[in-house]
Amino acid sequence: MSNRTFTMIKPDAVKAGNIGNILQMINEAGFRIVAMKYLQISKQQAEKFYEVHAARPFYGELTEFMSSGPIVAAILEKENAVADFRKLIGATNPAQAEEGTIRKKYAASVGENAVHGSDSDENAAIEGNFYFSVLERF
Ligand code: FUP
Repeated sequence: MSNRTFTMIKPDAVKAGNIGNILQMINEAGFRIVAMKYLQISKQQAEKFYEVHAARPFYGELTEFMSSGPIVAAILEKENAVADFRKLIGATNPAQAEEGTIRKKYAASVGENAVHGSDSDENAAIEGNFYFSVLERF
């Protein structure tokens, strides 16, 4: 079990002005920020990041959306980080997300769902490496 996960505050939440609110929830849930940046990725970079979903019907829409505006990318640290962060963000579809979760509060739809959270330790490492060099982690 690793103690790190990777997150993105997605373009919908950035546009809605919710970076601060979401970071506060992350902070209050006990996660420490290891690395963080504010940037916009290209369609090609989004396609690379979401390569595992390439065959899915929503791949085009998803990569279009994720490259449509700036995002906040971050590596987070806490005991049991991957599972605890998935709990904090709630279900992929905000309509099914539990009360008090980030997606319940700030996500509008399954496609535009405010935040990303890694689904395994292995993917957390791969996703963190996509955005951050070792010199950018503290
Ligand atoms: P999650 O791990 O909760 O982010 O969800 P998935 O890995 O299943 O999906 C990754 C992203 O694909 C979601 F954040 C949004 C998008 N998606 C859709 O647009 N439609 C779907 O039916 C499922 C996922």
